[in-house]
Amino acid sequence: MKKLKIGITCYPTVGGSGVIATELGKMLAERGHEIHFITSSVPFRLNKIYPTVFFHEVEVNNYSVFQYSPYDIALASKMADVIKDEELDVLHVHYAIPHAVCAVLAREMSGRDIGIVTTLHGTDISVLGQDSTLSQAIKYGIDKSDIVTTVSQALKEQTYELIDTVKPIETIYNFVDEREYFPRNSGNLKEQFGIQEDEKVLIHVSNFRKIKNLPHVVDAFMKIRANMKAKLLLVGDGPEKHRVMDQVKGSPYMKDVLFLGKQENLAELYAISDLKLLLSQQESFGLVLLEAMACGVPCIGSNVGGIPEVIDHGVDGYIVELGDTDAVAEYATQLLQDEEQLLRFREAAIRAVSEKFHSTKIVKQYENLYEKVAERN
Ligand code: GMT
Repeated sequence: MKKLKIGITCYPTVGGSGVIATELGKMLAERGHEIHFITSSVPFRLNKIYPTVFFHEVEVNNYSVFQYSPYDIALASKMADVIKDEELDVLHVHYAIPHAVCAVLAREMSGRDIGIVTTLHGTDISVLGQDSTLSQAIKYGIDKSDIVTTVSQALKEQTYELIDTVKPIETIYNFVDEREYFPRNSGNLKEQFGIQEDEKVLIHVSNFRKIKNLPHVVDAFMKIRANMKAKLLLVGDGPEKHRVMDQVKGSPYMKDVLFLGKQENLAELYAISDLKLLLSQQESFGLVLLEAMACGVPCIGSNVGGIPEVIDHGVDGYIVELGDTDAVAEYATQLLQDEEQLLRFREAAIRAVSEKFHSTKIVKQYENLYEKVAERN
């Protein structure tokens, strides 16, 4: 396969879209491509030196004449420079706005007919697509891209519902780096957290935004805890944290909920976890589900967005109606009390990641798209 020069733009800070963009860049570099990140800071997962990965910083200056900092213009201008200087073959942007719109502007500025691949991750469509001040710009970004992808079938359908576009859209699922997410021995970590050997461990990982529905996670856990000895690990931080802390404080099992804040080595936490809960109001895919499953942790998720495309109900986890915390508690209690079934679910979760979502397969799907758009240059 021809080695390509690929520009990647994403939000480089913590978040599923930034993780996918960065991991994709790293894996493409390992496959011999030259990768140019065009972002406002070094992507947080870019934690190792790769000879063929380059970082081009988008500097946004504040001038007193401007009421707002011109990030979008600075980004488009930087993209145009990199397209020309590095002779890029493809520009892959994550999010329709502002990134796809900036890419289109950059193509125009550079005078080079570079292929643009845009990946929609969710928030740009589900939240911003309903905002009439931005929907025209989202449509423009989608229509002017050469190839558009979504991270689930559900997001593809939602895009067609909310955005007036007939652009063909391909679904390419999220993936994880299997060298980082795999089942491992937990050593004495459980003991270090003060968790008894006979206690089951439930885990939730998110950015504690309202749509992650933390109150339902706590509510479901309290019902499970009433049936059996268990602990809940809440990993992450965000706007809903204090509300959740208040909810936990007033509950009978407050000592069984551990707030761990943001954590880097999630695979180690999954090694002591028996079940994951993701009960979001909206979720285009749920990368955190895949991370848990790769480590052998079955999941219970709400019946929204792409979650049912990730969890195979009754095989490697359960899908419940949004808000039905009784059903979560029932499924969880029954699964956690049946060691044989729990083991079957653990094995099925690992199998699903390696068969349906394996990184090699997913990265190849992106590579095929790049080849297609690069051919015309
Ligand atoms: O979930 C978030 O709040 C972060 C958000 C993002 O834009 O980084 O995640 C979105 O993209 C991920 C990667 O494709 C998906 O796995 C998440 O499901 C999606 N989040 C939502 O749809 C809410």
